[in-house]
Amino acid sequence: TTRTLRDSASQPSELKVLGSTYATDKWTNATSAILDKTGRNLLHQPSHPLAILKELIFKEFPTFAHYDAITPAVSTYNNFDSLGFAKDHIGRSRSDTYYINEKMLLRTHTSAHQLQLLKAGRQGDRSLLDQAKNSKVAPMNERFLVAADVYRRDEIDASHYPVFHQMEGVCTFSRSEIQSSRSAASSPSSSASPVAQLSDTTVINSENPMQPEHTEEEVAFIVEDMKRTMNNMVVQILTKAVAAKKTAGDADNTQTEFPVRWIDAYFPFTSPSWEMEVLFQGEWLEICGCGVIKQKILDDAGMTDRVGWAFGFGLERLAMLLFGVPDIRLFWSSDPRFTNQFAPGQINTFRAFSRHPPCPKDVSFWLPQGGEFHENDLMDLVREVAGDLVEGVKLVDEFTHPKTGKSSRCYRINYCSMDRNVTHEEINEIQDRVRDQMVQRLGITLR
Ligand code: FA5
Ligand code: MG
Repeated sequence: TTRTLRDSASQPSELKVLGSTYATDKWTNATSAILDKTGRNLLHQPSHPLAILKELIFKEFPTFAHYDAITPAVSTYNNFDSLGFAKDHIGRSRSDTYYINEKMLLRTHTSAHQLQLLKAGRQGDRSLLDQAKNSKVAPMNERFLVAADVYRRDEIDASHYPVFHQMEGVCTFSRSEIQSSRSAASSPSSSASPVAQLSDTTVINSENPMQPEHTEEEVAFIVEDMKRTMNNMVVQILTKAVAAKKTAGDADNTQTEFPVRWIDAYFPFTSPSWEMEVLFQGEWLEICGCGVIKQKILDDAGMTDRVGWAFGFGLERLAMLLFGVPDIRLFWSSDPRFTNQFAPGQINTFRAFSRHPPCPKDVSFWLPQGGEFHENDLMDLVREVAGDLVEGVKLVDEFTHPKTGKSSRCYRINYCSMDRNVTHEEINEIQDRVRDQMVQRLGITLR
């Protein structure tokens, strides 16, 4: 039994997603708060940690087509049916998914674009192919990445949020390519990379079977390539993160090894399937799902001659590892104390700040004439009077009067509690005491 979220009387007859208008119906449950998120475009803000991570991953896959601007409004068909989701699959329910109407929804995963992009490649559909940032690199979409915002009616905690970001990876191989790499590997003179043995972590059992369309050799080749590719990517990225943490001298973040494990999983669109988990701060964190693409999808795309693998990474999970961001909600913060910590192409270790609103107060004064003024005396004084309510003290202005030769400075004292909201009244009182003490102890003249 699905509960209606809004009564039909209050529901608008149409709604807009990124400039396109859709009729609503009894399936509609996308709230305006969620629809507002479709315009935030975190992946397109070059100094946002999610965008930095996206670019890092794109760089690891130079031969793949890169997509990062596909609209989140997708058809129910693309999100579910094309991937073989059963008609009664729990993921389709209105309690799990944000519907625009019965036929359209906010994508719940980047896998929604698998069939569509494979097909576009086979059919040469420029309207989709040209959306790739590097459309010349893999013009047939035989290998591609899709980074995008995805939407789910999910629990909310430190690692879950109703909007998050995923990176889909799809890689296909021609069956004859696999055949010839096999015979190359079996020739004793060849140094070509050998076809993998299914490793003992890769137990393919009846719950997680290979597909009858595939040979054991094909599955071994695909799975080996997939796991190696994903491992390399994660190792590359975590190594960068560790280097950044070392530079930052971060004593709280000394983890230097990130063990990975593969857990048997089930997805309607891959078989066999796994989840990749990374050990982070003592906990196994699920960062992606992956597997051998269901042959039906490739067949539907007109790629009967090819086989392949796919993965879907949660970008927030990786970004939390990479940048040391402790809470998924921070990615949505427009607080400059968050956004100013990151720069394009750089991995900085996040420095925690209070989530309570800051209360900045400026103090302007003339330096003592003939006397000395040391900034650190001011710092100590502020710390003494205001204690931990002060987050920072910063010089914001400085000048010397051309006639009198007197020098003026203005400091901004940023008041902010770690655990509660502060009132202007209490801060004004503290600021008055700071100003008082400055006159008495530093010999300055307030302006
Ligand atoms: C999927 O979404 C599949 N489409 C992944 C896939 C792709 C499988 C291709 C096979 C082939 P899943 O629901 O497990 O699977 O999500 C994938 C990743 O997204 C998770 O491992 C996790 O890192 C991240 N994720 C899932 N839910 C949330 C959430 N609420 N908040 C943040 N990250 C999430
Ligand atoms: Mg999962």
